[in-house]
Amino acid sequence: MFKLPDLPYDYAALEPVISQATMHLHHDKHHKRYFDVTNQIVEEQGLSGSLEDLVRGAAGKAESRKLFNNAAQVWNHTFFWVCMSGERQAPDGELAAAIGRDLGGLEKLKTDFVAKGVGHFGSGWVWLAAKRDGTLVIVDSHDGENLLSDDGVLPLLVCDLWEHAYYLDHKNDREGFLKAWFDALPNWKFAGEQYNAAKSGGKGWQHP
Ligand code: MN3
Repeated sequence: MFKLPDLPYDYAALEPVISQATMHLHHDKHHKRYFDVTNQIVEEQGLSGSLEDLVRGAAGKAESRKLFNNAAQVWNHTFFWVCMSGERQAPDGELAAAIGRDLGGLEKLKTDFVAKGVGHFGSGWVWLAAKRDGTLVIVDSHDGENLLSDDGVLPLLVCDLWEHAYYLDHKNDREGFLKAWFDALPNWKFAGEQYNAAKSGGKGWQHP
């Protein structure tokens, strides 16, 4: 059984970009619901293994769609919480160098990351990820889909594009949300650790 982890910071830590009201709804209701449904299916079907194994095992199988959607959303949200910090940061070290080399610098990364998120139709996620050779890419995914089934790439950061992530605070202004998010909230220290894992063939962050 998987247990909803506490946020790694206070519910108000991400204000004003994300209010504590949004964080309570998002973590205590949406995220918890994904845990509840996942655990119910795990129990009914007698499944075992890590959350990563469950998500990979269910990916692409029509009969496992409900398990995939919920288990992937459990993983995506716990990862999303870790990808943010109430302390404004900047990338450094090898990650900063790679951002300059592959993505044209931090401002260009922001422009392209925001554009990818704004251009995404409907619900989903926008990711900064690293290929195993260290090349950085910006990708989007639909609904609960994530990068777990692709061994060639490791996520460094993600932002939630579902309306529940920003509607209370930014209404329909997804672009405004993404710009404010990118300026204030990325946990670049964590992204740098993920980047080092990607380059060294490591697994990176695993769900607790
Ligand atoms: Mn969400």
